[in-house]
Formats: sequence, structure tokens, C-alpha cells
Amino acid sequence: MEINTHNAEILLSAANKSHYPQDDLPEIALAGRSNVGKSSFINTMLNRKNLARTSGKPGKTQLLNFFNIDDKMRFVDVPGYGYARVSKKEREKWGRMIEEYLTTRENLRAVVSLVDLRHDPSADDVQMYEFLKYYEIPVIIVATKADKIPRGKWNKHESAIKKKLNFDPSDDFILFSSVSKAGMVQAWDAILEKL
Ligand SMILES: Nc1nc2c(ncn2[C@@H]2O[C@H](COP(=O)(O)OP(=O)(O)OP(=O)(O)O)[C@@H](O)[C@H]2O)c(=O)[nH]1
Ligand SMILES: [Mg+2]
Repeated sequence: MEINTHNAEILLSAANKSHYPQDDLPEIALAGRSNVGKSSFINTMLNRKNLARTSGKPGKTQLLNFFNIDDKMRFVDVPGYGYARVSKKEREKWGRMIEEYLTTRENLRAVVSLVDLRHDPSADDVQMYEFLKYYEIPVIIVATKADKIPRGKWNKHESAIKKKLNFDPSDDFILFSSVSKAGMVQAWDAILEKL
């Protein structure tokens, strides 16, 4: 599929099903803990500075944000998990919103599940991966902030993450940096293959 990635715009934000776009364009959702770099990933992939709003402050993205890409596909930016300073009630609301999207959305082709290359995956990261595997949703693991780790140590960090996740080798695993754009071509290849 030929996609002009420069032709991208925010389409809408949704809290639940009734607000999702109603057509059959394929969607790729971004999941990961707060601050891992989901919005930065979208901006990097689309060569834009701040289309998906990023912030040093975790918890910036609160609704499902749908981005139209060239009227051919969409990215769906999902609010991050694991942000300590939210109430139990808000966490439950988040859980229902994301679960409803992931388990019922027919447009969904794959989830890009982001983890921080620098750290072992959190319990929430492991749970997200298990959830996606359980529902047989295709997963692309993207390990972000690779620019913060010397290249010589990438392998070691990759192995540690795979071990902790109980990674299925038939899934994609991509080392990525929004700063250096490392992994961008591989990420597009993996995504296009899922559409
Ligand atoms: N060095 C470096 N910093 C990054 C990278 N990706 C994201 N960041 C920084 O990490 C912070 C969080 O990035 P966001 O893209 O807003 O993270 P998010 O996952 O969308 O966060 P929430 O919306 O809160 O869930 C920002 O300060 C980014 O500039 C990366 O690849 N390398
Ligand atoms: Mg965000």
C-alpha cells in the first residue's frame, strides 16, 4: 500500500465506542506506560513535531486519539498506564475504555506496544503483552529511547526485555528512537505488513 505519511491530521478523540470513526479503515493502536513515548512515536513516524501532543508530564493523553493518515489508515494514541498519580476510579475508567477498544474494534490490525529500552518491563507492560496475546491481537513491540543506551548495550537490553515479557519470537521487536529516528523504517515495514 502507498501511503503519503505527510498527509496526516488528528481526526477525533473518543472516550467510548459511540464516538469511534465509522468506516473500515485499518487502525494501529499505540499502547504503553505513561511517558514511554507513544505520542513521540506517532510524531516521528509522521515526520511531525507535535501532531500528537507530547509532554514531560505523564498522563497527557486521556482519550483515544484517532489520527487519519492519508485516508488509508489510522493511528490510535491510547492513554498511558502505570501513572501513579491517578485515582482508583480513573484507573478503572481507563481500563474499561482501553479494553472496550482492544476487544471489540474490528478495524484494529495490530497494537504497537511500547516499552522503555532502558528498563525491565513493568508488571503493567507484562500484563498488556499477555492481554494482547490472549486476545490474539497482533503485537509489534517497540523499545523506545534507544538513543539513551549505547549501541553496544542494545542487545543486552533487548534480551532482558524479551525474557521478562516471555516474548513470542513470531512477533516483531523493534529498537526505536524518536530522537535519532532509529527503527523508523523497520516500524513502518512492520505496520504496513499488518494492514
Ligand atoms: N531521548 C528520548 N526521549 C524520548 C523518546 N521518546 C519520547 N521521549 C520523551 O519522553 C517524554 C514522554 O514522551 P511522550 O511521547 O509524551 O510519551 P507518551 O507515552 O505519549 O506519554 P502519555 O501521553 O503520558 O501516556 C517526552 O519528554 C519525550 O520528549 C526517545 O526516543 N528518546
Ligand atoms: Mg501521549
